[in-house]
Amino acid sequence: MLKEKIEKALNEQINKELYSAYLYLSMSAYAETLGMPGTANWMKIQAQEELSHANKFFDYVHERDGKVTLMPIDAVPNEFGSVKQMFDKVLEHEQYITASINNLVDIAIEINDHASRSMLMWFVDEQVEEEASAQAIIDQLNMVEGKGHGLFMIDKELGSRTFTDPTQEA
Ligand code: OFO
Repeated sequence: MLKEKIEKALNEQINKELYSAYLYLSMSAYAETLGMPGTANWMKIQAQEELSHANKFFDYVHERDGKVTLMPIDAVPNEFGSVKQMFDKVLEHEQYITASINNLVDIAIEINDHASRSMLMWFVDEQVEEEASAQAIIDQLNMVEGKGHGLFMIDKELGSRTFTDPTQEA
């Protein structure tokens, strides 16, 4: 049985993961308006990943005989500036999510909830990957200064991303 404090925080995290999906879907739509189909693809797959994160928390709360309470999802921006500015926002958002996951770990430790702490370690590792992949794209965009042939090539590369549910990987 989940203690109330962590149940509430896990429900808030489900909301943050759904907000993340909504944010990246909005970035995907915005990338389409920029004529950047590869970036739009990358963002859309990122949105799918966020849904899988939300589902992992959703299932975990039920596994522990807790109650999932879905809350309203905040509105997301619809404009994100240049491609580089958009990926800066991706990294910033992922850093915010990392802090939120770390806070959940702190709560699990505080209330001696070893099962939640163990489950959350998956997310701690996932956030390292999430931040690293955004940073790697920012580094590439910095190299080409966000324009010309280089930008075209980066967009092409982002177009090759396919969805693999990270929660199902070994
Ligand atoms: Fe992007 O990691 Fe979940 O939110």
